[in-house]
Amino acid sequence: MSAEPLQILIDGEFYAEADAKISVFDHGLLYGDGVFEGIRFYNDRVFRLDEHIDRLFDSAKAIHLEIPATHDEVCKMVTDTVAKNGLHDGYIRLVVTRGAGALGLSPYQCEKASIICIAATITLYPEEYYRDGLILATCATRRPTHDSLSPSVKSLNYLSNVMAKVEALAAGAQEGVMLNTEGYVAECTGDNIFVVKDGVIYTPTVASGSLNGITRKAVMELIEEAGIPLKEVQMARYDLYTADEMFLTGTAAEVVPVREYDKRIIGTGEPGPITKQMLTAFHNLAESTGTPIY
Ligand code: PXG
Repeated sequence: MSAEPLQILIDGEFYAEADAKISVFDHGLLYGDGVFEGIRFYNDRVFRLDEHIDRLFDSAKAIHLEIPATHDEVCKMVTDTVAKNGLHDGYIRLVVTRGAGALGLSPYQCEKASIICIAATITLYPEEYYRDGLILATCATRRPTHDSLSPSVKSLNYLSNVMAKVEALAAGAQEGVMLNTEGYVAECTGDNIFVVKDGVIYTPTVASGSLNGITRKAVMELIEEAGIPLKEVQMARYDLYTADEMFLTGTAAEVVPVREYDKRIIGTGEPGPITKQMLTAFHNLAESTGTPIY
């Protein structure tokens, strides 16, 4: 939260944060019925805005939620909200809830979806996470499967991720590795996973239950540009334990090294050369590209 009260966009109107409220009958609150995106902006430019909005519309389509605006209108809501708050670097939370309706599960009782956009400064992870790397632990809570709630939908139903985070913290780790119901590695609670082994970079497939991360995709492009071989594969914990290097990617975390997982030291226990290369390459990309805000 910034010193100045933020101006929050709700359904086309700006409200001071103390007055930015939605109905207690909103199905987003009652049932977690809605979708969201977390987006970063750097140097007056929104990073990969189109891709985030495409993913938002795909999530909405998958849960049969009609967003009452076009792709371009939603993009403008995002840039307008940042501009209204006079921010230059920060984090955007874009939420589309099912809207207010009658008590009861049917989404068709809700008249119209609500679009909420919050732009704020971001509290960055402590510097030592990037310098020394994170400690991870395996979580008991599994990623949901395609036959329940598709893990590709960025829904307002993040309880399994929240529970997994609780388990990781209880284990004394900073982040948790979530497996799919078959026991293969999916991702962390809010970040994608990459490992390096014998000069090749590996990341779990989306079919394994990992989110089709925007940062993941950007890093995959950087890996290709760097001429490093990359494979999307099904991965077991063994592949992580025995990796030479490991790092996570996500909008909030960007690229962050991992030094220990389930008490196994990863590689030398210090961020490796490819991890450092990707960290620098990602910062350069994020600082120099994106949709202009002003
Ligand atoms: N996995 C999951 C389950 C996520 O929700 C990522 C990976 C990384 O994807 P991106 O596209 O950011 O590279 C996410 C990302 C928040 C918040 O508070 C956002 C995420 C995760 C946790 C918290 O906005 N999203």
